[in-house]
Amino acid sequence: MSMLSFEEKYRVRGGTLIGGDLFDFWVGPFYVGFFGITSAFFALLGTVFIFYGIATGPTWNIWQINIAPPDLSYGLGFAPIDEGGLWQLITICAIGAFVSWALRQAEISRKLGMNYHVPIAFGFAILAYVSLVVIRPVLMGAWGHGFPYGIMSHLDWVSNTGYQYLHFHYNPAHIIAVTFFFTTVLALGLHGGAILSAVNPHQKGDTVKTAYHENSFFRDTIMYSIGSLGIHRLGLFLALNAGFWSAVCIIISGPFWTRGWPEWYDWWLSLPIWS
Ligand code: UQ2
Repeated sequence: MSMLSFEEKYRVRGGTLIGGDLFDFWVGPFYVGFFGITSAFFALLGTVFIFYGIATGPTWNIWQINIAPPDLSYGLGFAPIDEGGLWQLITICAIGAFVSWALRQAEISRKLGMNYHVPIAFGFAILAYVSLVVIRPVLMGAWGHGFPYGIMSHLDWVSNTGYQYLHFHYNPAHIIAVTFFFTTVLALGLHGGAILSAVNPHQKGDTVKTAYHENSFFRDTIMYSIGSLGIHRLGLFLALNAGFWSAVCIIISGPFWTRGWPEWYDWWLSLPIWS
């Protein structure tokens, strides 16, 4: 079926969260909507701020470009534009664009009579970003705790923040997050492999295989198949948990635990049963 023939059928009026039918239209293949306007607005404005920061900065070297948050001394106040204020504006635009995009996904889901799994999933990714640049900085009392916008500079920030807690890999929530990331990769690798191996013929002329083949493959190899719906439930569960525990692991570092993460395990030695 050509794309445009079914798009016509599913392009229905209504389902908007705000503005009624004011922005309820399409431009080419794109649904606009109120949140399409706000998405474009924040994305473009944020990009302008980034290029202003680059143009007034010391380098055009893509690896060295850096837009830093304010000094810790500015606390939770606004900083001058060239002293981290630009980072604050870019952060506002980024969150405005991400949240607008999630709400646009929600409006499109409503139009199509679908549930909200996609915008909720994207919401977990937004949470992971917001935990770094808003939640943790606010809990620690300064925007300066946010990470800098730059390729090398944000890597340096991650490294320095990690060493601040002696060995960040001992952070229990970090361990859980990493485990979910790896398991997500395992599940998507298995699923992508399963689907393509069933669809792509061995030899020219072979027929496409069925869900029975996919089930049989996993029952033959590990005596268990989670099923074609189940693998997608598992995938979403794993991916959402990866984002969620990432947010938890950075929010607890500083606001709720200030020592080295290896020390956290001393709770085991402090159990009364040893005395
Ligand atoms: C499966 C199935 C699919 C799949 C995959 C499996 C027919 C096409 C990949 C196998 C997945 C299992 C057994 C779960 C593995 C558990 C973890 C935690 C990775 O059974 O059904 O549908 O794509």
